[in-house]
Amino acid sequence: MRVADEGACMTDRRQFLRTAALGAAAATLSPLAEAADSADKIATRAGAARVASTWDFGVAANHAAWAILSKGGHSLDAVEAGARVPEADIRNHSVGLGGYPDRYGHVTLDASIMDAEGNCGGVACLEDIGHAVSVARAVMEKTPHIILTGEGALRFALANGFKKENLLTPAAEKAWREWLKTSEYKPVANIENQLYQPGKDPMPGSKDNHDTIGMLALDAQGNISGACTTSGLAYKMQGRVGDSPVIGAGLYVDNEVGGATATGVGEEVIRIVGAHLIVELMRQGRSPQAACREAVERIIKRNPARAKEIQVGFLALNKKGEYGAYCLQKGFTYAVRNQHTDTVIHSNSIY
Ligand code: SD4
Repeated sequence: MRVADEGACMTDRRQFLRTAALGAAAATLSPLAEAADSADKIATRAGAARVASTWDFGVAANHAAWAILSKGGHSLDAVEAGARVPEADIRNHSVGLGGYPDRYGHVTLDASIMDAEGNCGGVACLEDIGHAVSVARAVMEKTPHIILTGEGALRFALANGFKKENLLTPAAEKAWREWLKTSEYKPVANIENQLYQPGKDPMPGSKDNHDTIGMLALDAQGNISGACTTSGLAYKMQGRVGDSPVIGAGLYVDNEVGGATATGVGEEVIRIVGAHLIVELMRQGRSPQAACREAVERIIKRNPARAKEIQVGFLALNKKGEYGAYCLQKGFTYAVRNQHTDTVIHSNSIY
């Protein structure tokens, strides 16, 4: 794995396009793909499959997703499998098991998932079930609804075979008890994100309190899906719901255009309906990075003083397989995996 900057992302993109062009003669296209336009043709080649995830811990998630994508699997299965990795990682204090609790010591999870057909599902304030993304998928596939919350989400999960577990690990409880001494509730910007090192706690101490994983995958059939899962802001108010389970805010996919996802202070993302905004900007012709930048600028325009103090990062992937990101503060990274690369990229930032 290597760490690159946005320039490397462009290089990879050029390399990808070159490889796609060279491989065109050899590629086997389905009858459906032959009828598609040229952008779709790029996306239908097996080599076009790719996955992008927020933050450096997205590397491990991408590996799980890639195991599915590289065999021609569906992007929906890929993002679910990928998102389950940090959900199960007790060293990750912002997603799933081991996540920091709310101010009363309850770990409550928010998650969403969306596929290429526009199907979507989410859970908010879910307790005692670590794989919130899989419950979100079950909401999408087994109910006529989009979001289930709190007790109702738990009841639904248990009725669908999910097992209860205590999500508050000793390390998270220790950090929470430490926090209780001051009880200062001030969501801080994650400006100095640590690089993920397998076997080491990716977030030593308890400062980093907002690191949602948002994942976007394009499969060999040209279908995009996305997932987003988090324990939300550490020591949040009871019942607080962030952007991650809100379709259009923390996650949005339109298979004609692409997908986008968000990390950071969810209130600001909801205010601008960030992920949907980015997809619509891409529809108008912006590159993923330019669309993410415009969404970040929208946050600044709403409240310039607040924007200086918080972190929000956006990640987008378009139908052609191009990806890009933008954030408010330095320090947001994202992980990309495809046939040619397995890398972490430092996002450009406004500040
Ligand atoms: C939230 N957006 O609950 C989430 C938190 C987050 O990186 O992104 N952490 O507001």
